[in-house]
Amino acid sequence: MRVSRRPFLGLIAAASLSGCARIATSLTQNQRVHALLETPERLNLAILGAGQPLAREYAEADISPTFRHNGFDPPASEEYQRWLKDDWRGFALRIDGMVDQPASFDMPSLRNKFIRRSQITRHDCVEGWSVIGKWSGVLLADLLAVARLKPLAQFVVFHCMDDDGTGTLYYESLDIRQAIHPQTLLAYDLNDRPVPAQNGAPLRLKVPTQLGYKSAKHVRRIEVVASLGGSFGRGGYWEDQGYEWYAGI
Ligand SMILES: Nc1nc2c(c(=O)[nH]1)N[C@H]1C(S)=C(S)[C@@H](COP(=O)(O)O)O[C@H]1N2
Ligand SMILES: [Mo]
Repeated sequence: MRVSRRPFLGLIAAASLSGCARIATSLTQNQRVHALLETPERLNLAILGAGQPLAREYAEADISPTFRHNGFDPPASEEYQRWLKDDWRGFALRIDGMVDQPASFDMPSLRNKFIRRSQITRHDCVEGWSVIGKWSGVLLADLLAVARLKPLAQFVVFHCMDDDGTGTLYYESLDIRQAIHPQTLLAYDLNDRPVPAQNGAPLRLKVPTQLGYKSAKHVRRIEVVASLGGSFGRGGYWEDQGYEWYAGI
């Protein structure tokens, strides 16, 4: 099967890895891109991402006048408050675990070195409300392509900075297939403005194909792992309280 599909693999890989191509070129590491395009594992990643059903996208006119917020309060730590006031100077997103290239990215590099992707999608909370917003940011697949998943990587865990008031931090997880879905976005803008603190500044996941609780706010670290369980409980804060890990809509 894989062999007979090969003629168009390259095209799809080239399209979905273009964000990576841009950052790699800016680092004058063309070799890395070529390696990505030529490695069967990377091509399979692109194919998995490209073949999935898409969430509906809306028009600008459909955007809700106010995007409500829900969940824990934004992080109260001095560090977070300082970053918020200081335009995120000193803040960096960490990506590590089962990747070949663990890395940290500050906000300017996420904004400037990766292709900006936008989507107008609906957010559905299990509590029974929905809002439509325009999200812009980095496609998670582009970030994972730069970090380069190791062969046994199976899940991506999102570590957040906010807690439930008792010190238990919010976290979430996706499997690799969901993580590289072409609409799974690490968003830095909401409706063309930096994501407000209440909606998850400076970076929040937007997974429009799944219920709201999968869209982790205030993401600080992305950890790629081989399995959930153990210290990852059932794969998310709400999952640990009994919600389903799979929240597809
Ligand atoms: N870090 C973090 N992410 C979170 C939550 C939270 O409390 N903390 N709440 C979740 C839930 S249940 C919903 S509905 C959405 C709410 O996103 P919003 O505040 O931007 O509307 O964020 C999700 N992600
Ligand atoms: Mo929610």
